[in-house]
Amino acid sequence: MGRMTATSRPKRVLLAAPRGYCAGVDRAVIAVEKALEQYGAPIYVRHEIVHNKYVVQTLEKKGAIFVDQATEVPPGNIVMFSAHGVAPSVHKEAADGKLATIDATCPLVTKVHKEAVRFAKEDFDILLIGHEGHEEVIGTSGEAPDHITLVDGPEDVANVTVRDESKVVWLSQTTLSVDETMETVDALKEKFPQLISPPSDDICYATQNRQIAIKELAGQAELVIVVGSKNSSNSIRMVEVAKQAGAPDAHLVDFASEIDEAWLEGVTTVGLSSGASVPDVLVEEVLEWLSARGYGDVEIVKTADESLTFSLPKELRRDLRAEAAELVKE
Ligand code: 0K2
Ligand code: SF4
Repeated sequence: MGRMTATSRPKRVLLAAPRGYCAGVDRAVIAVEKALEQYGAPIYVRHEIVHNKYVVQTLEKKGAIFVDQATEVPPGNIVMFSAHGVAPSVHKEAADGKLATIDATCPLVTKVHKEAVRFAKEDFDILLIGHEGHEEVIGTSGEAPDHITLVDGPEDVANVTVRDESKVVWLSQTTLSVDETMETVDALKEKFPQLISPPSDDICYATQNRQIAIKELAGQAELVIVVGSKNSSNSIRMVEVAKQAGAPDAHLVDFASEIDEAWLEGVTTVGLSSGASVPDVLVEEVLEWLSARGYGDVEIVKTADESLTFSLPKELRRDLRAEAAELVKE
């Protein structure tokens, strides 16, 4: 019997589990839908509720209006804050602008905000590992701007200075690469041996689980496709992690229509996953696209079970239209 060649092996897809929506995204997207149902359009949303093109377009069709700043919203309206969190100054802008607010910040982001506030109160220098300009980092930094220094990866460590080397703690954005963050922490510890670690993981369970699953399939796939938007930190990290874990080729796509047929050349096994802000309908479309090209055999690569859910923002239990109308009367 001759050995099987790459061409005679059946084409297949390794589908990562867990993938897609995390508990914080699910809560945030449902919160916008519920707000539209209960209060009617328009519901203003400051920043993309989650970093996903399809989600934003779908909610826009239902009456959500996305704005960059709360100051753009006309007084007497309802504004929602995105899953990535906001600085206290944004709450103030909304109050000054006579807006009723719904806060869809993920509770796991709020946890990092609280850590920042606590360490700042104790007068620690806080080294926040994260990507410059990312919405979550802007929000967390805004909790204690005088105490927080951003560290954007291992190569940034050389520039970091602190007031007192015996009172330094590191915190992080929730959606980073676990491995790269550990590299940054190691470099920081070398520079500041007394550096304290956060009381619990700041990189959230969903980010970690999606990276573990993609690592598992990356070594067996010649091509990895991650469904997610180009501004989604956790989705971008998954592409990087797949390449670091041995996938010869990996791409981020918003929609099946963005896949280039040329990527499939010589490919027997395609690895497929999606970021934490991606509805599974988009993954299903990619599966159909692949199936139409001979990749109909789908194997699930499961590395964890997820069951976490969060309750909806408590503001949804109030009559926010009436409250917003009262604000403009004052
Ligand atoms: O990964 P990102 O922080 O860029 O954000 P999304 O793609 O919207 O994913 C949800 C995470 C939101 C907060 O952690
Ligand atoms: Fe929350 Fe993590 Fe999801 Fe961000 S990725 S919304 S921190 S569960």
